[in-house]
Amino acid sequence: MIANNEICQKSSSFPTTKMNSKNGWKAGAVFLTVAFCFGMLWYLHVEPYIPRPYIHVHEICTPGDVAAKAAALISNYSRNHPVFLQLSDYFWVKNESKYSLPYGTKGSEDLLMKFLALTNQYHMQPEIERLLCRRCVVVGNGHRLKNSTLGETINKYDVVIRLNNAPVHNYEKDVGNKTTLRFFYPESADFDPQQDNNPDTLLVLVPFKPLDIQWMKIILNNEKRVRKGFWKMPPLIWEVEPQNTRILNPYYMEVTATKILDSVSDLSSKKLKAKPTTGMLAITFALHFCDVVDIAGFGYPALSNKKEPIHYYEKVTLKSMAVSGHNITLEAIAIRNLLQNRLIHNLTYF
Ligand SMILES: *[C@@H]1O[C@H](CO)[C@@H](O)[C@H](O)[C@H]1NC(C)=O
Ligand SMILES: *[C@@H]1O[C@H](CO)[C@@H](O)[C@H](O)[C@H]1NC(C)=O
Ligand SMILES: *[C@@H]1O[C@H](CO)[C@@H](O)[C@H](O)[C@H]1NC(C)=O
Ligand SMILES: *[C@@H]1O[C@H](CO)[C@@H](O)[C@H](O)[C@H]1NC(C)=O
Ligand SMILES: *[C@@H]1O[C@H](CO)[C@@H](O)[C@H](O)[C@H]1NC(C)=O
Ligand SMILES: CC(=O)N[C@H]1CO[C@H](CO)[C@@H](O)[C@@H]1O
Repeated sequence: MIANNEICQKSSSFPTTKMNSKNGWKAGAVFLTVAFCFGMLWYLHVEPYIPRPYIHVHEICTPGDVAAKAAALISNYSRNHPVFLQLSDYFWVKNESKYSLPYGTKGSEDLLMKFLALTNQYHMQPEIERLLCRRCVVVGNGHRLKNSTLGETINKYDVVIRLNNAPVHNYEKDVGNKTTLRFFYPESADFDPQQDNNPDTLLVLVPFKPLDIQWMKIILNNEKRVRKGFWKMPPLIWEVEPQNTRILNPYYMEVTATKILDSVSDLSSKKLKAKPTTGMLAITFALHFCDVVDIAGFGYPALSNKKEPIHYYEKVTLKSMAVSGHNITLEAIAIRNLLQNRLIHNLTYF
């Protein structure tokens, strides 16, 4: 249908003036094309001029493209920080961190040491690491993914980042079935690690509080469960292999809060006040790891729209975001800013 519309738009801009008998056949052809197009549009019930979702995969990957643009926009931009926390950062010499969780590791060093000794793996998938150019898509959980048929497009990226409990099973057509990284925290871990991921998916814990690291440690070690201190009950049974789990370097959370969000905020003295969402964090991470950063399924319904679900897989509405401690207005501005500066591109209309 999209292809049809494109043909139609091209044909109708075909010069139709200065017709003489010699190119009368051309005029006839144009007339027939236009008539055919309008007929098709009428037949298919498509509106010819409404804005349509943008479907496009970056086939071309230019190494360093995002890095150069990000360096111009983000002060002290650096790609030299390790993506995941590693034992060597805490074993002999403890890394000095300015902030405590979620923006740094201050005060969580001993817990981290115990956890990281357990997983013993701190690297990205080798086939991703060795790519000369990394095309990434961050798949948001937005309701606009419903019926988007973007699944095949999403699967084509080198790195597919999913968020929280976003299901894949039964939604393949709209969201694809490839998951390279899944960012989550305990309260958002109510997904089936086997069914909604691939065998090589890395489950990347985003620690908001020390208890989040402890929860992972308890699960992996099968220790006595802790039920207090969570704002929502996390799973008590969760089948994952320790070697498939990682902890995201809180550096990206700090950059999201102090650079990405702060630069568009009108509340100058409220640094680090609004906790970034996992989605915003994942975009920041991608800006530091990828050479192409596309996003899909980002954006919430209008604030006045109390009925529309916010996710493609559940009926939760905007009301639930009111108490979340996130500032989604601010994040929308930040994402628009990144789109306008062409650091990221949207697969779904934002
Ligand atoms: C950038 O890094 C320098 C040196 O580490 C530091 O003094 C400065 O405050 C940083 N600027 C920002 C905006 O983070
Ligand atoms: C730990 O310190 C090393 C050396 O200063 C640094 O390269 C690394 O980025 C730090 N790691 C984290 C997680 O901050
Ligand atoms: C998706 O498609 C189904 C079946 O055609 C339809 O019932 C539903 O309303 C659509 N949902 C959205 C959000 O477009
Ligand atoms: C995704 O689904 C297709 C078709 O069912 C299958 O061939 C492919 O192996 C799946 N990919 C992954 C990563 O699970
Ligand atoms: C969210 O950010 C916007 C834009 O900076 C600001 O005007 C608004 O007051 C913030 N809301 C909250 C609850 O902090
Ligand atoms: C093609 C398309 O729809 N692109 C949109 C992506 O988002 C930006 C920012 O909202 C829009 O300006 C583009 O039109």
